[in-house]
Amino acid sequence: MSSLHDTFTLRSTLTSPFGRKVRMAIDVLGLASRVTIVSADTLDDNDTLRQQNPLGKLPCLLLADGTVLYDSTVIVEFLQEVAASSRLLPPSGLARYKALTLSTLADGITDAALLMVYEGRFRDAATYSERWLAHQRGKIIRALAAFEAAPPDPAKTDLVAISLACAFGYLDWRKPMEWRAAHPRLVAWCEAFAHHEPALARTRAPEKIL
Ligand SMILES: N[C@@H](CCC(=O)N[C@@H](CS)C(=O)NCC(=O)O)C(=O)O
Repeated sequence: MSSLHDTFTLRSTLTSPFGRKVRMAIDVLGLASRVTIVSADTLDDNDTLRQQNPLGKLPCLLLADGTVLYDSTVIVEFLQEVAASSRLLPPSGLARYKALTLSTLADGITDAALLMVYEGRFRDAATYSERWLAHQRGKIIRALAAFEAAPPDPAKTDLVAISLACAFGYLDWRKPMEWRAAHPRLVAWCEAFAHHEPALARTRAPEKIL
């Protein structure tokens, strides 16, 4: 375990939804003064990101001893231990694995949304695969239906709420599909959670970047 007094470097952009998940955790856990954010370009062959994480994905967390941690959930778990907290994820028991599963479901919304956006980034419009886009859209629709049937408590900030809020932030920003009309309980959850958790507004990317 890294020293409790270490400082850390987070490789992330300010627009990455998974980076925002970690930035929210840093804020909520009171670790902001110990983490420096260094931007990374996932499309740049020469960016050191690909040496730090061979998958070339962000976020990743660099420790003082040279250790590199990813992905976002692993980083949040580590930071929670650094902060000697169990606020974001129960330390053990079935409650922990239920929370991890729900946060994976929320992350799956973001993963599918990213793949839909990447379709537009990596292909010309003429070669978009409508079948592939529909496949990803189906994942988002089913995951949203599951959360709409049982929204989390909006007065609780934990890993599930953070992951879900970051998924909605990305859907609202990149708009791979409209989601609000069919999910009134989730829209209400978003408003209530934004009111409850100021870290959500604090981790929004600056207007000039968006
Ligand atoms: N499971 C990963 C997903 C990370 C991810 O997909 N990050 C995106 C940016 S938000 C990325 O690096 N994309 C570049 C790529 O896939 O090459 C996590 O939770 O950190």
